[in-house]
Amino acid sequence: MGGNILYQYQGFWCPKVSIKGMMLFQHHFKAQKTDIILASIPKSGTTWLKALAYTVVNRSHYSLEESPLFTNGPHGVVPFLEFDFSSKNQFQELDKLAKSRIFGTHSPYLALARSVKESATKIVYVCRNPLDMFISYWKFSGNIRKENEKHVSLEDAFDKFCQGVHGYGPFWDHLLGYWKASIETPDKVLFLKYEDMKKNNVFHIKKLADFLGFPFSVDEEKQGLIEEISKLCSFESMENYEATKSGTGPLGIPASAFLRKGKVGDSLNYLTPSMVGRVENLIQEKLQVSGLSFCMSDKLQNGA
Ligand code: PAP
Repeated sequence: MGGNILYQYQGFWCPKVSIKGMMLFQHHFKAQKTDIILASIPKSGTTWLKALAYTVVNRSHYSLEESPLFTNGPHGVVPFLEFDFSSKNQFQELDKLAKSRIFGTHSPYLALARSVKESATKIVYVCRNPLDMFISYWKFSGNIRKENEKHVSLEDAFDKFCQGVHGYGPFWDHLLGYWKASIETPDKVLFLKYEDMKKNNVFHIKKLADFLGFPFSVDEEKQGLIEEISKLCSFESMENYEATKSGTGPLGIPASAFLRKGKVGDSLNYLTPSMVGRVENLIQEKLQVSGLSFCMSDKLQNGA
């Protein structure tokens, strides 16, 4: 997609732009027990989760009115482990950061640096209905491509997606890696779904805060702080941040490209019923046994 070359690496398709960063992360990142890793396959709600987790964890350092999110944006305050560091030294420098460091990653669970899995580092994984995730990715790659780059057709991109050939795919292996880890070690890995977060955001912010060890006090709840955080990090608020309107995100990509529509079910405006059926079958085949499921076409249509 977007002329991006993919490498088959440790069983998944790693985009060329992040293969070096991925290896540096695996070899030189030293996780600390107070670290927080926000993991996802691209276009599943990473930007949103970064904003929420950063705000929850840092709420005693900054008032919501003065949030660094306004000027630096979620990708500025929570760097990606594969994109934002390009040398061993930069990883070593991270050791000097204060505790409760927060990082983002698109790495599959099996490819995480060993220290992340072996330490008490917390991992929050966000996933999304694969249909919406695919369309979000396809639209994004079309929007950020250079003028002289051709955009892959929807049909070709979709066919590859169903074969698992897309950034950090196959998506089913990505999902299953974190899903299994969340079942085996629920205190270490929290598994969230974009659609659930949309439906009941306040509940999920509370859950996130409890999981990360930054629970809300009774007073904070009474004052409506959770609702305020939900509003601060909503799509409608974030698209108006100065950082979104004029800033850049990872790899110098305009920050505005990371907020497109923020809706559940948008994929149904682009995919034919047979395409939807193909993904539904794939999900059944690959995920059913695990117990992991998604609201599919009929419910997506209603924004469920
Ligand atoms: P990334 O993996 O490249 O960082 P990521 O943030 O995971 O991207 O996904 C982008 C999607 O999240 C976009 O979805 P769409 O294309 O279907 O619109 C984007 O609009 C959506 N998104 C970004 N911020 C928010 C938010 N605050 N609330 C809800 N959705 C959001």
